[in-house]
Amino acid sequence: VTVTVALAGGVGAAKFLRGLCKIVSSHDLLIIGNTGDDLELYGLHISPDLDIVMYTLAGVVDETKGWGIKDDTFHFIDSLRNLGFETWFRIGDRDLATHIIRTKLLSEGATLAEATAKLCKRFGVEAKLTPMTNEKVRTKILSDNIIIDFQEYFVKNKTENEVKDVIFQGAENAEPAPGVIEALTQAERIIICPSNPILSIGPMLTIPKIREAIIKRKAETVAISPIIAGKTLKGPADKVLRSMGYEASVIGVARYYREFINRIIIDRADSAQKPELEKLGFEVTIADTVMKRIEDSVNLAKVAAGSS
Ligand code: FO1
Repeated sequence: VTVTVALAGGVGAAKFLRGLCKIVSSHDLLIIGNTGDDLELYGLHISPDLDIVMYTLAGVVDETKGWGIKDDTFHFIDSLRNLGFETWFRIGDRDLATHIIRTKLLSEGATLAEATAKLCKRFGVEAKLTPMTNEKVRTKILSDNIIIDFQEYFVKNKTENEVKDVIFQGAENAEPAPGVIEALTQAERIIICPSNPILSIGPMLTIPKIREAIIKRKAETVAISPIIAGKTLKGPADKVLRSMGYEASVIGVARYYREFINRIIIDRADSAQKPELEKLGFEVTIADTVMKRIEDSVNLAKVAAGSS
C-alpha cells in the first residue's frame, strides 16, 4: 500500500526525495514524475525529470549541474557537433546509455512506466518512480506569437523568452500511468515537491484524472514552496509565476495550488508571510528548505511527512 505519494519535477524535487527515501520505506512511497519536459532528439526518447530523480536517488547525479551523471564525458555530443549537428542539449556519454536503453524498450513495445521501472532497477533505485502518464505530453511556451518546445526555451534560449502562456500539449486527453490514481486515492499524504509549480507540477495538475484525484485529497496534500524570499534557487519559477499573473512569493505559490493543498511549507526567510497565508486558509509550516547537505533533505522530509 502506498502511504506517501510525491509529485516531482527536476532538481529541487530530487534533492528533497533523497531525504524522503531515508525516512520512508520504498514500498510505502510512489514518486510521480513530470514528463512534460521530455523530448525526442537524434531518435532518442529523453525524460530529463525522470532521469534527474533516478540519478539522484542512485547517487550518481552530477551534483554541481543537478542533472546528468557525475564525471561524465561528452565525446558523443562533441562528435555530433563536429559533424555539423546542433548540440545545445548536452547529452553525456554515460547518460546516453540511459536514453538508448529507454528508446529501445519503448520501440519494443514497453510503456514509459515499464521502461522507467527497468532503468531504476538497473541503477539500483528501490523507490518506485513512475511517469505521470505513458502518453505523450509536451510542455510548450507561448512567447510573442511563437510556440517554443520546453527544452528549447529552458536550455537553448536559457529561459530568456517572455512567457505569455504555458501549454501542456496532450495533457487534457492523457490517462494517468497505471497505479497513479490508486496511490493518490489511498495514500495517507501527498507531497508536492519544491519544484517549479507551473512548469514542473502544472503538467500533472492538467491531466484531468490526476487533477480530480488530488482535489479530493486536498486535506492530505502539502506543498513545499520552491520560492524563498521571492526567488528560486535554480530555474525560472519566480519569473514564470510573475508572467502568469502570480506573485513571485510563497503567496503566489499557495494561490497557484489553492485548489489542491491544505498545507504549505515555507522557508524561515518567509516567516513574515505566515499570517497572510493563514488568512487565505492555508495551514503553514515554517522550516529550513534550502537543501545543501543530505541532513537538510532528511529534516525537510520529516517536516513534510509529519502529520499536518
Ligand atoms: N540542462 C541544461 O541546462 N543543459 C543541458 O545541456 C542539459 C542536458 C540534459 C541532458 C539529459 C538530461 O536528462 C537533462 C539535461 N538537462 C540539461 C536538464 C534539463 O534540461 C532540465 O533541468 C529539466 O528538464 C528541468 O527540470
